[in-house]
Amino acid sequence: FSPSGFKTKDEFEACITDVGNSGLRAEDLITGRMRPACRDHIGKIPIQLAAYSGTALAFRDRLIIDWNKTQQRQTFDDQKRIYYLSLEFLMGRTLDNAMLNVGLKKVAKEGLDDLGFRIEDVINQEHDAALGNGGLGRLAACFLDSLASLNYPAWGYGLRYRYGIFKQDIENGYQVEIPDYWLDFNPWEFARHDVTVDVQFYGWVNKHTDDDGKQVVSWQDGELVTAVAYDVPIPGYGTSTVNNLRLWSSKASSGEFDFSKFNSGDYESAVADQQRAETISAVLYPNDNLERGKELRLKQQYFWCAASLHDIVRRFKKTQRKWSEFPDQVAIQLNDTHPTLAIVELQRILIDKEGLEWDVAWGIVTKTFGYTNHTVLPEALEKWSVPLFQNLLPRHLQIIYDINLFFLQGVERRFPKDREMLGRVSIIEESQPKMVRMAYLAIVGSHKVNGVAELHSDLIKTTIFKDFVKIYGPDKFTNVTNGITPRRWLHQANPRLSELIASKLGGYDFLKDLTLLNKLEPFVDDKDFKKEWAEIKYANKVRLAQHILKTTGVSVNPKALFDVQVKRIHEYKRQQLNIFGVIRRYLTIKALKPEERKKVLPRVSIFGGKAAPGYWMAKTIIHLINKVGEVVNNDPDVGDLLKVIFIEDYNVSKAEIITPASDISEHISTAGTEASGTSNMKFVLNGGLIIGTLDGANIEITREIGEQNVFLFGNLSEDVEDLRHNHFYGESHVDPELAKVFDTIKAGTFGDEGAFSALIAAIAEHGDYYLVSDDFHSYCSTQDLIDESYKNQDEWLSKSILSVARMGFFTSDRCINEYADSIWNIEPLQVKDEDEVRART
Ligand code: TH1
Repeated sequence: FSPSGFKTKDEFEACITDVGNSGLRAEDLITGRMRPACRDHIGKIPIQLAAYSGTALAFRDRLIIDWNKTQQRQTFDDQKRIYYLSLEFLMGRTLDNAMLNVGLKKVAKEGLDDLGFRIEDVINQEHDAALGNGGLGRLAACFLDSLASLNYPAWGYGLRYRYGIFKQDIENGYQVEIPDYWLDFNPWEFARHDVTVDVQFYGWVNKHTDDDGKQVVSWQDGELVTAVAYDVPIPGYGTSTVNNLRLWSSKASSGEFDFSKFNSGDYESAVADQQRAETISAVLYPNDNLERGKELRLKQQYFWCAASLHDIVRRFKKTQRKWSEFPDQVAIQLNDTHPTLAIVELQRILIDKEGLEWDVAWGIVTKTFGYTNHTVLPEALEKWSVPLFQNLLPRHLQIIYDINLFFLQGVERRFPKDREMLGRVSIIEESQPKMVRMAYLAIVGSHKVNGVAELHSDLIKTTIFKDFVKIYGPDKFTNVTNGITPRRWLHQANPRLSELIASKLGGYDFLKDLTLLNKLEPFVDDKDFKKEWAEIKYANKVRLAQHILKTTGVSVNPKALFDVQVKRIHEYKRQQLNIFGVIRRYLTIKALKPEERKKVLPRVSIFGGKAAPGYWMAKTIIHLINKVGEVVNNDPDVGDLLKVIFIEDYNVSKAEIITPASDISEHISTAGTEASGTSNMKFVLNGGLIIGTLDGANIEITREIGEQNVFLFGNLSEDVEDLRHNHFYGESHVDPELAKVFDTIKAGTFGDEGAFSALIAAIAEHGDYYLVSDDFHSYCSTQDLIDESYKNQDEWLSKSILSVARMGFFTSDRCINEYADSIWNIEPLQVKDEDEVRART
């Protein structure tokens, strides 16, 4: 192992200069003499960055070989591929994952040790690739890991945002957003200046009849923006498959940067054109579960869909197959409705460019696409105004109208008596202005539609897509319960737990077949095993406590119960319920006599997560959490009995520290609102128990691990509608315990009470849409039960071990195999060794 990863000294030195002229000489790193030399002269950080860069490049070199091999093999074999289209890929860091997947982390550790580096410090140098908001983006990242690990021929397509999700600072208790410029040094991407696509916007549609009397449609003028491909290798675990993630970056097309303007001195306009083009891939929209209908967002979507489709079609055409074989070669999965324009774009290519008949083309399109729905929240369902569409994508709007016409004609034939049905299912909403309903378009253009957990998949069939179930029959709608990759979320995040499990199971096969975890069940009464299990949890808590001390200055006792809620801040996820519960706990402690306080179980309430910059209520929740922390953490009556922590800038790499350290985590959305949730799976897989509502994947987790191992509370999804109705028309009634909490806030205990009045009013005056008050009592008594249960450590440990043993179902490998069998119809393809590939090509 050479940490430099370079063949020559010159090459390496060039890189060091790149990294920021640390003063480190190549021979110092190679011979290990740099330690004393550098400590004196330049301090720690630049050297560690250099070590990171050297290590990353060494592993990158290895990946490139397998990457090429995999791509050659997939091209040569020419079997069906899956293309996963997602506007978000929340990848986190790559080096650690690459080392584990290649199977050389130990070697790297020893090599770095010899040179005086701690591998953790080197890993920590890497910037997260944070091209996503939350669960939807992280799911895409877990899917890529599983697709490669299971040897499926798969490509991801996304956007290469110059700015990923913002970095969150907390100043005076408020969230402050800092731009995340992450591309300074990114060894994991390869610019492919040879792979570009020109994408058209605006313009007008020309329809005319050619000499043979055939109607020809062409989209003319407007402006062109060039998409440049950046490729990212995606290594599988324990296999030589390395798949490709292709991210598109926008730049002015060569025709666009107008040199004549430039030469004639019209610099401003020339530069403005260029900047407008580059703006398309400049920034990730920071909203989770919200669509605000901004033109630039639609531009991003079309830019990415058009470039990806062009790429896929180009690859298909090289095989010289007939168009009818397209769906035998290509499956495209739409990660939510964001890529729905790909449906329209493929239809456009087939009819306008390739000259296929409408029906033939449409048959190909619908066989190709599958659509995954991730949410039922009305504010997240995408709709685009028709005038906006007309201006930006005039030809696509025509095609959408035709798709809708043929679809509605079919509906009318089948349901001649139900005139209202037509208005309800129309892809065009007859509002002012008219709107294009993207979810309906995605359903009509796909052969399968799936939800992401059982309850959610049932809900979409009975609520938002009910009419479509009547039209297409129930078989078009299916469920694929989400999963997570155990490589990152167990092996990488919790190496000691992974090692302990491997020692009992006789190796690491469970990382590829997670159901093997059930072999842990017999150890549930094994004293030594339990002791080790507890020690590992404790060590993980110590590590998190250190992080908390370093980043917040607050010292927390690792022996306390760690109660964690980390996810995007959203009213439906109900961090407000949690913090109100914390305030109640605070009041309870304050009311106790000093000797009674000795019986209280110490608890650390840990929050983390970003609020969308424009989501004022979510920001208010963050503010309240921080203000409660300031008071509680400094109250001598409370001491260690309660601490309230807000961890700044929650992201994937922080999740890797937080998840293994939790005793209890909170998944407490209003029933029926969280489609699946995936952090619930991560926490249980790391031996944490959960408190949750009967929502999303919580329900299936409960079924798998047993009701006795989950702390469930709250109203059921089937009762939500009635409860909301009663709030609206009946008398508003706030739970008495919650009313005391509100009084405390209003008394100014946590600073200016005016700052939190909207949060209280939403519940006490405006109908309590998220049922915080309805669930408060049940929530608090379940929290009390948790305190009691935790006191019996032996039983708690048994619950923890049993839960982990029964989590096999929630691997994203199972999930990907289900998609492959029931939606994509694709087979794995083992990459054989190099010689064989060469001999056959
Ligand atoms: C999330 C869902 O909220 C979550 O329940 C689910 O586990 C996850 O997707 C993966 O399936 C969603 N994130 C977004 C983000 C946007 C729009 C809709 C959703 S749904 C931007």
